[in-house]
Formats: sequence, C-alpha cells, structure tokens
Amino acid sequence: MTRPSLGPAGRDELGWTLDRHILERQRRIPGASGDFTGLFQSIALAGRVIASKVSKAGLADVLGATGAVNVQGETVQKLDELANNVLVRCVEAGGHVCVMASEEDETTIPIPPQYPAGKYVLMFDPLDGSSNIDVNISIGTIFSIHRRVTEKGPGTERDCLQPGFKQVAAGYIIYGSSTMLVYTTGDGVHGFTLDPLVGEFFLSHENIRIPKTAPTYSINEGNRSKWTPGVTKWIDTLKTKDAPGGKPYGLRYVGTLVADFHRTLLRGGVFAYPGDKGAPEGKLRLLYEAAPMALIAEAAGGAASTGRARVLELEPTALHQRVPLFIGSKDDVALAERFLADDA
Ligand code: P6P
Repeated sequence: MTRPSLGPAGRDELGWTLDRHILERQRRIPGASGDFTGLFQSIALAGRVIASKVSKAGLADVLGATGAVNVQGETVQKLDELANNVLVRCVEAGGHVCVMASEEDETTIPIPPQYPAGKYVLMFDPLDGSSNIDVNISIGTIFSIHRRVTEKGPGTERDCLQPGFKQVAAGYIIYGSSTMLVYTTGDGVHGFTLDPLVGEFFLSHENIRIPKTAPTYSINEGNRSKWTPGVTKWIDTLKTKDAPGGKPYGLRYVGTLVADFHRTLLRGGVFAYPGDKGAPEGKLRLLYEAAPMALIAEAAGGAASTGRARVLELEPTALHQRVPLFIGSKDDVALAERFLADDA
C-alpha cells in the first residue's frame, strides 16, 4: 500500500503534533532524560482539559465567582479554581517537577510525598483574563519552566525566584476562536492549534517572528489619569502623525494579556501595562506573566522591558511581585523606553 509522501521538512501529511515536535527536540539533546517531554505532555493535557471546560462554560456550572478572593486580592472565578486544580493534578504525579507556583496560591505548591520530586519547576497563571470568562472573550493559561537550583528533595521558593533568562521554556495556551498552544525553549517560537475532534495539538505556526514595528498599541486608556508624564507623551505621540511611519497608530485592547500578547506576537506593535502614580510596579506579575511572555517575545525577535530594564534580567524577590511591562516589536518597545527615560 502506498503511503502519502512526507510533506515539507519531513512533515507527515497527517500533521506534525506537539508530542512529535517535543520528541524531535528531545532527540537533538544528547543525554536528554525525557523529563521535559513528559512535563510538556502533562501541560498539554491540562490545556486540553481546560479548553474542554472553557468551551462549554455557559452550559456547565463553571461560570461566575466562587466567593473567594485570592492572594492578588482578585475575586476567584470558578474556572480559575478549576484550571488551577487541573494543572496541579496533571503535573504533580509525573515526577518531573520538584515544586510549582500559581497565581492562585499564596505560597509554593509542594509535590505530594508519594510522588518523586523532579528536576524542573513549573509556575503558571492558570486562567489569565478570568474577568472576561463570563462574556466569552479570549482567556488563557501562561506557564514558565525552570530547572531547580536546590540539590534534592522538595523544591522551595528559591527554585522559583530565578531570573527570566534562565527559563528552560515558556508558553501559553489561548482559549479563543480556536485553542492554541504557543511555546519557546529559546530556539524559535512555535504555535500548535488544537483539533478538538482529534484531541491533539497540531503545528500551525512554525517559527513565529514578530515584525520589527507595526502601527498598533495596546494599553488600557482608562488608566490615562494615572500615567506618568513619559507614558502620556509616548501614547499621545503614537496617536499623531509624529508616530513611527508618519501615521497614527491604532488601538487594540482585549483586557486579557494572553490575547493582547498573541495578537502583538503575530502582527507586531506594542502592549503596555505601565506602572502608575498609585502602583509604580504595575499590575502584571513577573514570574508567571511578564517573564514567560518576555522569553517568547525575545525568541521571536521582539523585546520586553519594564520601561527601564530588560524583563528577563530582573532578579525576582517575591513569588507574586509585579512589574511594569512594555512588550512587542523591538523598535516600538525601544521608543517607549526613550519616552520613559524622561520620567523622574
Ligand atoms: P485591566 C487580566 O485580569 C489581567 O491580569 C491581564 O490578563 C490583563 O492584561 C490585565 O489584567 C488587564 O487589566 O486593568 O486593563 O483590566
């Protein structure tokens, strides 16, 4: 029986699955134990389960709030809690991680003693943008993987508090018009689209590159009264003929970091959640929002800054610390930094 010929780059006509992509990467790494592959498969499973729950949230009793407030002071949505539990359950038994950290948990999440402690650390925002769940706007899961720094036994907070450039991998899953998993291990950024009928992620966006610049900015204009003078001048410039390219930029803002970043990654432009007079550190968290997105942005040829410093070089001091974030096309982030240099 003749088989369909292999597609370009040896791709099987039936599609290049996430599992196959990760396995091929593992084969290129001498001495790879398969631990990373196993961890990634657990994360992908969690993504498929969460996607299934999100896609019919209106039909199951998973909309709305739980009545609890998390460490961030945010109302916990039922899907937040569900996504958090799904990720922990999918990962904890695999023996690939020694400790986890989540936006939803004040302290680190230990691996139950009946399971082996692995060599990796997983940190995540289980459901970013959850305020958008009930109005059917895209939401997402963000994850960051480090190698442990403690020798052995249960992992600790010290394993979590590592600078972003040390991440082994970073990625997100966007639950939108389709469900996509986008990740990098520093060597290119690749996107996989979930075929819900097959229950598998297939390669759909190989080696994503972010344009050097694009006339789109993404910021919550409702916070204008709180911006610093540098941010105000920067945004006002983008809205005039003094903007790069001589034409005013367009505004796009979803209010879900994963969605705003995904559009910026594919189309270019700049997303910003600056610090302001009331909250100089801004809203977004370093370890499981800014740092993973920064690794992806830089691996795609873009940039990620606090406005003054490269996000990936920040030395974390606390699990849930917040940082201002300017991320996207290299030239657009550089322009923001020039305006912010004028701030006191
Ligand atoms: P605002 C969602 O709650 C989130 O943490 C990010 O996903 C998003 O970028 C940001 O907050 C939106 O914040 O203040 O504009 O609603």
